[in-house]
Amino acid sequence: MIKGLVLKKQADIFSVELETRNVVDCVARKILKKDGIFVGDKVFLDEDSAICKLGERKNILIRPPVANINKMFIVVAPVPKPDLYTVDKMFLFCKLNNIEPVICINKSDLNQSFCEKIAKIYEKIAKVLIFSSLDESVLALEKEIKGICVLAGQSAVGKSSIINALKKDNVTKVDTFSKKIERGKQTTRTVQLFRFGKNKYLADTAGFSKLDEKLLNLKESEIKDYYPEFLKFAERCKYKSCLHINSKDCAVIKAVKSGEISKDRYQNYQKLVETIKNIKWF
Ligand SMILES: Nc1nc2c(ncn2[C@@H]2O[C@H](COP(=O)(O)OP(=O)(O)OP(=O)(O)O)[C@@H](O)[C@H]2O)c(=O)[nH]1
Ligand SMILES: [Mg+2]
Ligand SMILES: [Zn+2]
Repeated sequence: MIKGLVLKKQADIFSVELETRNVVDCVARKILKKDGIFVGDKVFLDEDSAICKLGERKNILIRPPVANINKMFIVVAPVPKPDLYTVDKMFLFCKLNNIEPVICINKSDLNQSFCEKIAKIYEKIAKVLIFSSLDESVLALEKEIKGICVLAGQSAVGKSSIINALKKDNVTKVDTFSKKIERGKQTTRTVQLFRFGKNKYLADTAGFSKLDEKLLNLKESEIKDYYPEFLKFAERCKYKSCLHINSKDCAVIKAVKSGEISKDRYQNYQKLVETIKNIKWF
């Protein structure tokens, strides 16, 4: 059997990169549900070049639909206005799924000081890159590509522009923010892996405005464990089970007040706990 990697999926056809680096278009054998094969999946082909078996999976993301993700580049920009609540949920999602989050602040040409302000919020807990897809600073992202990586973030932050800049070509479609609003949808509609070298792939994905809290599949009491900056303070909370919401003797709340923990991150944490508390699961 020949081994390959699914780069793209369009209708019932999968583009599969073989170890020879040739890319072939394949169908899947009926025993495999075609909805169960994702971009990023390792697959095996039979003598007719049809996918007959799936390889092992490290993880899987439903939105965007990609398997075996190593890193997620969470892209924000001065425009459109960042929704940090969603950024924090994506960050948490990465931690839950064994994906390394990298915060990428694009369009630094528009407002450098705004970008630096966002960077301050995240630099203690993740790698942060500031760049513009309009100049060479975008190469900082290319250096970080390792394994299967995805670009994620709101529509119009510049995900497709980043791919085009790195590929020095228009390999994926870009639209202005106003055009996107006019058409009422994101420009990028499909997922595709672009190759950047041996075992280096980057996927452009459709922008999304929200991440459904249900997808996190967490209880309200578990959320705090995925905020790495809380951990060293949490040891000093009076109660072991402290949720860091309203206890008087909460070391995390004290650290927020003293500026050791970002207020933005904390406020979005409160919002997430409250939202998850009110979810009706059935
Ligand atoms: N000033 C400036 N504009 C940028 C930069 N990067 C992208 N843009 C512009 O931002 C707009 C949106 O870019 P896209 O690349 O289509 O955004 P996207 O994130 O792929 O959007 P979706 O596919 O809808 O999710 C376009 O008008 C780009 O020209 C940048 O670094 N600086
Ligand atoms: Mg796009
Ligand atoms: Zn506490």
